[in-house]
Amino acid sequence: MDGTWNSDADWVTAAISIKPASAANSAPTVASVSDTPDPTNPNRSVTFATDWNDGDSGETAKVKICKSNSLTNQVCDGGSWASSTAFTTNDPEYLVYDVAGGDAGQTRDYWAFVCDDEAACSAGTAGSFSVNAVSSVPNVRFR
Ligand SMILES: [Ca+2]
Ligand SMILES: [Ca+2]
Ligand SMILES: [Ca+2]
Repeated sequence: MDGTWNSDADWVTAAISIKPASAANSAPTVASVSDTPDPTNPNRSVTFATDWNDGDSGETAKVKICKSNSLTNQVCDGGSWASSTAFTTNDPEYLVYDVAGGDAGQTRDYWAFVCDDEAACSAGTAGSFSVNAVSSVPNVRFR
């Protein structure tokens, strides 16, 4: 700061830095993760719903839908299908992956991780989603 104390930004920065360094932090956990629709279609998307929990009140977190069961420094080692762009209190957190052409006819595995705003992360929770080889449009029946 330059001596003035009149901006909201100063207050926000001060409030964040007051958190005691000695406060114990519990790692978040993934309660459940689901994907819909399953199967999905080429040129469609799949939405992951991750129910996460954290024992610390007011905690925010990021959810990562990784392509492998491996996370280092909050980054999916094998890349990700989707991940939160910002820390959130959304619970469940919904993330969307737009199906790519190469996914057609494949079953894709994923592992959901959640990391809190103090860099503590959960273990991975596995799931998978399938993509139809060709887009199947629901049959509409006319009477
Ligand atoms: Ca926590
Ligand atoms: Ca929850
Ligand atoms: Ca699934």
